[in-house]
Amino acid sequence: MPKVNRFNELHLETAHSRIHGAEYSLLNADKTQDFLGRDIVCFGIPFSTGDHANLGTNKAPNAVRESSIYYASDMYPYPSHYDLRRVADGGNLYPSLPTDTARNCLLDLRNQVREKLSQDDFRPVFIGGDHTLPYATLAALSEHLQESLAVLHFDAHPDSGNFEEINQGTFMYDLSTSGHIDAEHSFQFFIRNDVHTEGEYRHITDKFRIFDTFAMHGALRQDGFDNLVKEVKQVIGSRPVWISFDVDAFDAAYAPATTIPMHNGATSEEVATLFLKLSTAGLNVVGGEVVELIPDLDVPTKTTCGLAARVMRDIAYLTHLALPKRH
Ligand SMILES: [Mn+2]
Repeated sequence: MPKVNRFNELHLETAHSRIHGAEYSLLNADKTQDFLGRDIVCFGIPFSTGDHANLGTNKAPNAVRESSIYYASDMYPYPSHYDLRRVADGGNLYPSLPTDTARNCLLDLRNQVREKLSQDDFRPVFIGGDHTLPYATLAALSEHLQESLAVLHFDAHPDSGNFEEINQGTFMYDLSTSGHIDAEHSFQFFIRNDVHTEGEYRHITDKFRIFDTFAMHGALRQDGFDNLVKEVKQVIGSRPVWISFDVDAFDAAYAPATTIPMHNGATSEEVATLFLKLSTAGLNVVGGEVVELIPDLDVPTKTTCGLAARVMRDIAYLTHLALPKRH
């Protein structure tokens, strides 16, 4: 069992002052546009044009800011803490021409993210928005680092559709084809739709290491994900890793507030255990994102918003572990 870690006093103090002052921010970090000295900068991208149902993923960034007060304020079960003074909330990014096609909006957002990345030496964590977000986020970071990124993709769906128009189910195909994603070193977890899909894009999807939802349940029972995490490390090595987390990876009982809530998904125990084990693997996590959260569909206790805030914290923690140590 993980040890209960000491509360980081600074973190707790900051969270408390925000609870009383009702000033909400991602991970309870400072809201600032000055990224100098920040290790991690979070951004909201309230972009939902790629979502045909358009149920309101654009409201997720501000909802997660509110939930961050309760769900991003301590680091249990991790044994250490990132320094909150080195984290920032860089605000929301919007396409400059919101009525344009999804493709053009995302190219515009990609340029904005690249411009932010060029400002200072930080690693980014995003909250969407729908799952077209990686066309802006992952692609911008890959271009910035001039490397393909190995992806840890948490999702009910493989998102590897090959269509003329991009939508929330196409990024794994398109960004692998364009070289932003390193398909041969990428993993998909908790997939439970279109697992056995045949078609012309099979040659791409065959390269991903797919662990469907039954494989994940079995891996937790067998050894608490030890072998799975060992395989992730063996395959990926020191390559840069991007974490793309669709909240529908969670079972509908845990995360009802998403476009297509699906049963037999991840429990919160499975996701927490997997992140804890991944945190010991020495992966070079360069950033990530949480997508497909629809606050208007959440239960009154804000179950899904809370989980999304917690997963952002987990991604930020793994990213922090991979940073070169500053002295
Ligand atoms: Mn997805």
